[in-house]
Amino acid sequence: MAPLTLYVSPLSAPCRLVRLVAGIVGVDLKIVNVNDLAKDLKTPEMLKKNPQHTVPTLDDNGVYNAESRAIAMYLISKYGKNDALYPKDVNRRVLVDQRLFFDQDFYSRIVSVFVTPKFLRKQTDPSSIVKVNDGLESLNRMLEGKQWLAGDNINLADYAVAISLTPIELVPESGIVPTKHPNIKEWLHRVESSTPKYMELLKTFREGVQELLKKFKQ
Ligand SMILES: N[C@@H](CCC(=O)N[C@@H](CS)C(=O)NCC(=O)O)C(=O)O
Repeated sequence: MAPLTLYVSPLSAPCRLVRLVAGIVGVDLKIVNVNDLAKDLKTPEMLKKNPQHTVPTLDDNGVYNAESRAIAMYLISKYGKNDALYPKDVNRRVLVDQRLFFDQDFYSRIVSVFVTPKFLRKQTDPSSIVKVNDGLESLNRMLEGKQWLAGDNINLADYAVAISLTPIELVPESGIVPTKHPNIKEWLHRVESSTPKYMELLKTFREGVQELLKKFKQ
């Protein structure tokens, strides 16, 4: 079987989630970096694979998939040696799904805070900052008295939400500080110290961001 092809953008948080899950599950990926997101994802060939023209896009030998969380669920369900990352039991899965849908919305809120000043050079709408802080308060409540976000072990929900938080580092001027919330701070520490691959990918992201910011300054 040919390796699975994953189309990515190097600094993209959703792409990082898929790469992390593939690494944990043990799936080899052929990584294709998409240079020009606005153009290269809109060719007829790519639109057939992903009509939404987004990365990550997966091509598993003709089975196409988009949306990072959906791709992660697919990889775990198809290639995982067990269901620890995404439980098969509906009574356990229900909370993981809830957190993943929370994450989908939360990440959109986060995008509107970091994309505007960094990439469009416009000021962030203050209401976007309020929405991210509201999401952080919800997250802090979800973690009250809990080690992990959705069950007794670290799983897809923890990785998805933790990765979604990382672009906030790009905009310290927003005043948003996830670790100001004690439950989030302790949980993030647990996620980071439990999974070397998570830290490896985070380090690459941070180095890439520094490079990009240098280019922007020049
Ligand atoms: N909900 C999607 C979001 C993906 C996304 O927004 N990807 C961005 C890069 S981080 C992208 O492909 N932008 C190009 C476009 O929308 O045309 C997911 O989780 O996969």
